[in-house]
Amino acid sequence: GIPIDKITEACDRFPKQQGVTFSYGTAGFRTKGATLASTLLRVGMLAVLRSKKLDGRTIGVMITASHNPAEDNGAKLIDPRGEMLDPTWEAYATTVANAETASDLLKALTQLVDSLKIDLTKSSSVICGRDTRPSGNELNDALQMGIKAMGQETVELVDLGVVTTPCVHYAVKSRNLKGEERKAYGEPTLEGYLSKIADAFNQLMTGRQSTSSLVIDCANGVGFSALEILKPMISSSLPIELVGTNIDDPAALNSNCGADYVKTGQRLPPAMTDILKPGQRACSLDGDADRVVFYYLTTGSHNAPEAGGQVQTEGKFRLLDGDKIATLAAGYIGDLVKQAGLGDKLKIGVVQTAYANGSSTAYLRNAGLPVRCVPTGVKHLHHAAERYDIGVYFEANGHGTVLFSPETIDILAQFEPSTPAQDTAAKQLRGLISLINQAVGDAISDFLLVEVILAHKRWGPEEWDAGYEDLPNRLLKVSVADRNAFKTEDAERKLTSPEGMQAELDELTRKFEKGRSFVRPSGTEDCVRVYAEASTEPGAIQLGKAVQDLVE
Ligand code: NG1
Ligand code: ZN
Repeated sequence: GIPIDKITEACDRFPKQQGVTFSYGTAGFRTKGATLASTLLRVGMLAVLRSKKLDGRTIGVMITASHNPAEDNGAKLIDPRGEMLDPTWEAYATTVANAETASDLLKALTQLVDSLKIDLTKSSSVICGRDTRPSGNELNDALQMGIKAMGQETVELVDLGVVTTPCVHYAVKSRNLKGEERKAYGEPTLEGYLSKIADAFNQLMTGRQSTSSLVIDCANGVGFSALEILKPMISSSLPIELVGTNIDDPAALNSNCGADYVKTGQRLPPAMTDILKPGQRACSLDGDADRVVFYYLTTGSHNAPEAGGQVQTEGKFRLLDGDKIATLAAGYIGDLVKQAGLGDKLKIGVVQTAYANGSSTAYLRNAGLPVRCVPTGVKHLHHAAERYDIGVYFEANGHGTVLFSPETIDILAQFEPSTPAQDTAAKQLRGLISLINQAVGDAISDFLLVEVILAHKRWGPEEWDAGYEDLPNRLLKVSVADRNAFKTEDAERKLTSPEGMQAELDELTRKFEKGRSFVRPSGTEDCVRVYAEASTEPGAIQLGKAVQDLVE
């Protein structure tokens, strides 16, 4: 049976706050850090059970609240191949987290062990990591107590310390490989991870060294610690300049900086103001370094169809978001596949959500690339992308990666080129497989991918940006009495409830040229989100406002 005394003792040490309900959502558990210790204790116990259920394979736990304020925190479980937790276990996580007393918890755990026929004598293995948040230390103590209480002498526990989210995903995947396979993939540590992607990057940049530097906003978070290690590893290929490096002041995390600040406000982080020169590339990571957006200041004129052609500007802020990264990556990889002569064999597809700018979708379709729209949340995108030989997925906010199917990896490994050009293209593709995190989107691996592509195309940010012009858009957060009253279909693009609201929304949208709008309940915050897009800036604002009024 389960170790009753140990669990009871641990429960007394980290009691659950009465009356608080926790729920394992799109991003795992997420709320104020101060309320989460009892949850982390239970997450630890659950991780051990999941590992035992899977024959002792390693499970991961990351403690982070990503782009949210410093006082928030959260936790998510990571499955053996480095992917998000199996959805059926999300429900178990919620149940266990809400067990009020030690006896409730014992009951919930026993039920799980019985119904899933978990053999408790099996060994188990858990890897954990946390971001820079001050509450991370206590939550990590609670997590480890949970792991040890449940695992006893049969648990192997590796604490990676303060690391990025993608590093934990990578380490879980690596740990579950054996011998030669692990050697080829990379060692399950932060240094192992960074040296793997640095080697791939330097290889891909051979002969294409970047002369100008990339300025990176680390959101005053854990990305800075990782980039300090990476910086010397890649300095001969790419000089980087770091801002947003204040990880000692907890209040600075994600404050006036970071990917979310830049994307939602469509503005430069203040720390960049005196540093970034027109035409220079810059990017912002979020608090746990799993998402990235690029931007730059214009050097002269830029194309603005909404204003009737070329507009003279200098120093105007221009955002290059997840959609721009997806189009850049899909276009480049598509060209490589053709150059390798594999165009008939390997099919590329792009996965987006409803938040993708309409111009990006039109651009991809025009380029002949299949595009699929799925509900918000990385797990949906990841799943859909796995169905292509090469699946490119990005949320507009910068979460994303490129997946190469196992068959694609085999085809490229065994590929026998007929020409030097084919050889070069295939080598390039193999290099990208090592550079790109296949388990989960990673800000660091993603910005290196962008740099490789720009260097090969000999493009600056303005050439990249010229592909298409974003439609003006607004994303609004609206408080409502009950967000669960809002139900959607068609990948969240249509409301089925409240009744009649979709018809009204359609009528509003029709009034605007290129008008598009949708409403959905947030999976991470207590609000509904309104997205509106139109051919002009005032149009997007007006449509957004009208839909907000309809929803409120
Ligand atoms: P919600 O709160 O469900 O809109 C937000 C982001 C998602 C995703 C998750 C997880 C938007 C509009 N929504 O989800 O894309 O990143 O957080 O972190 O950006
Ligand atoms: Zn994040």
